[in-house]
Amino acid sequence: LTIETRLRKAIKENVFEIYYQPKVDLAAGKMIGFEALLRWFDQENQQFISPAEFIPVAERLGLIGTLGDWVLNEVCRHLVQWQQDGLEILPVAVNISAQQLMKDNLAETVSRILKMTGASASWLELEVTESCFIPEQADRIALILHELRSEGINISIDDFGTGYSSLSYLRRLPLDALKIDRSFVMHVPDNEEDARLASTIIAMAKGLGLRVIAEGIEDERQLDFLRQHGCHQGQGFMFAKPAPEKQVRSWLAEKW
Ligand code: G
Ligand code: G
Ligand code: NA
Ligand code: MN
Repeated sequence: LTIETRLRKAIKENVFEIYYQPKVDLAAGKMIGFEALLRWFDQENQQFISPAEFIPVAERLGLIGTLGDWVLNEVCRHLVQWQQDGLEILPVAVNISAQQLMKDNLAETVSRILKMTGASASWLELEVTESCFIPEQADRIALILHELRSEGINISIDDFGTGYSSLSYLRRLPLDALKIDRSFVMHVPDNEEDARLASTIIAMAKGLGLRVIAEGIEDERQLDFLRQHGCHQGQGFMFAKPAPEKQVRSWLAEKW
C-alpha cells in the first residue's frame, strides 16, 4: 500500500501516539518543559514513520487539520490529567505545520480545544518552523501569531537557521523564543565555522529579545559551549530522548 493509503487508514483508526522530550534550563540543569512529538507506528511495515515524512503527506491529502487537532487535543488532555493527578505542570510545545498556521482559524481552534479540555493557555506553546515565514504572507502571519499570543500562548520559531527569514521580518513577528536547528549544534565546538554560527545565532536571538533554545544536544562539550555563549535552554539525547506520556509522569514526579 502507498503511504497515502496507510496514512488515511492510520488517521481513521487513530493509531498515533504523542511522545514528549524534556526541555532543560542550561544554567540550572533543570527540566522546564517539553516538546510534543507525534509518533506513528506503521503496522504494515512494523516501524515508526517520521513526522518529517508523513506530515507533508497529510498536508497534501488535506488531512493536516484533523491530525493537528488530534495532537492539540491529546496534549491538552494529558496536561489536564497530570494536573488532576497532582503533578506540577510544565508547559508543552506543540509543532504547527505551515498549512495549519495559514488556515484562518488556528487561534479559534486552539481556544476551542483549550475550553473543551479545560487546559490552560499558559501550559501550551506553539512551534512554527522558519520555513513557514513566507515574505508575501508576513502581515497575515503576524496577525495570526498576535491572535494566539493574546490568548496567552507562547510562540517559538523552530529549526532556525534553515530558512530565509530576514532580521527585519523576524522583528515584526510576535515571538517568544527561537530554537537553533540541530544541524548548527551537531559539530560544535570542534568545527569553528559552526561554532561561530551558533554563537552568532544566540547573540542575534538575544538582540531580538528572544529566549534561545538549542536542539539536539548530545554531549557535555556541546552543552559547555552553548552555556558559555549564554544559550538559555536546550533539548537533546544528552538529557532525555522523547518518551511516552507515562514516562512524563515519572519525570514530573521526580521534579528534576
Ligand atoms: O520527532 P522527529 O525527529 O521524528 O520529528 C521530525 C520532524 O517532525 C520535526 O521537524 C518535528 O518538528 C516534526 N513534528 C513532530 N511532531 C509534529 C507534529 O505533531 N506536528 C507537526 N506539524 N510536526 C511535527
Ligand atoms: O524539527 P524538530 O526540532 O521539531 O525535530 C525534533 C526532532 O529531533 C525529534 O524528532 C527528536 O526525536 C529529534 N531529536 C531530539 N533530540 C535529539 C538529539 O539529541 N539528537 C538527534 N539526533 N535527534 C534529536
Ligand atoms: Na519542533
Ligand atoms: Mn526543530
